[in-house]
Amino acid sequence: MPLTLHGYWRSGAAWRVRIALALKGVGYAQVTHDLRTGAQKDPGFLTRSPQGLVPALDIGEAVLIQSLAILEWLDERYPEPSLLPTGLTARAQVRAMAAAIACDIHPLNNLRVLQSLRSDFKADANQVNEWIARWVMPGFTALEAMITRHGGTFAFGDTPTIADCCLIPQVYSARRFGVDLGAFSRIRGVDTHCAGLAAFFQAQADGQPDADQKSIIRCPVDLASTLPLSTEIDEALRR
Ligand SMILES: N[C@@H](CCC(=O)N[C@@H](CS)C(=O)NCC(=O)O)C(=O)O
Repeated sequence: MPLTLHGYWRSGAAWRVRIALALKGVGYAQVTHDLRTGAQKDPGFLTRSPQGLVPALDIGEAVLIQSLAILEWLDERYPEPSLLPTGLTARAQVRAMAAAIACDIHPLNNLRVLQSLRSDFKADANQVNEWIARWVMPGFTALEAMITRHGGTFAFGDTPTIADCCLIPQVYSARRFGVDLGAFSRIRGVDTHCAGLAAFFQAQADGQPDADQKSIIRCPVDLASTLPLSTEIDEALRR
């Protein structure tokens, strides 16, 4: 059974998985859930992803959630090219870089947190941007030090790892919200290097089929008839 990635073009967490799939050359179908309309909370999707978050990777026998767990599953299921270095210590260092982004930066600027700032605390656009920078800056300062210590052309050494899968979408997000990346030359260097590589290019947000208001997707028709998709996608597929 082919893999199906439930995601959204601008989801940084789904983007991590797209990069890993592209690096490994694994084909997959995509189903988009428009986070702006709350499609990720549709009952049909909650049966797959109980947190109501993307990404979720349908592997046939199960639906995997949490991007770091999915990255690790992909790396074990499709060992080549490995997205972790050899060596116990090096592997822990790469996982630490990925976690610094996925666990300590991204959760503070994901959609539901920003929505809560706007609606519960009446934050305006400038305040939301200040909030994002408030947490990206220390996170990127630490990552810059880690890349300076361990990095090469990529965040760790000279081959892509799960750290790069996490870093690239976070750089995009930081730029989108106006965070000044001037102090982070190593991070910018890795980002520039990755931008020139086909796998990273294919996975980028703006090139996804659901980007820019289009609600859909390269989802095979047979999949559309079997999956209880979100209402919006369902309608789009039947058009
Ligand atoms: N820790 C989760 C985070 C997942 C997550 O927050 N996904 C965001 C998109 S990047 C989402 O679905 N947001 C919808 C919402 O907040 O309601 C992971 O790494 O998969």
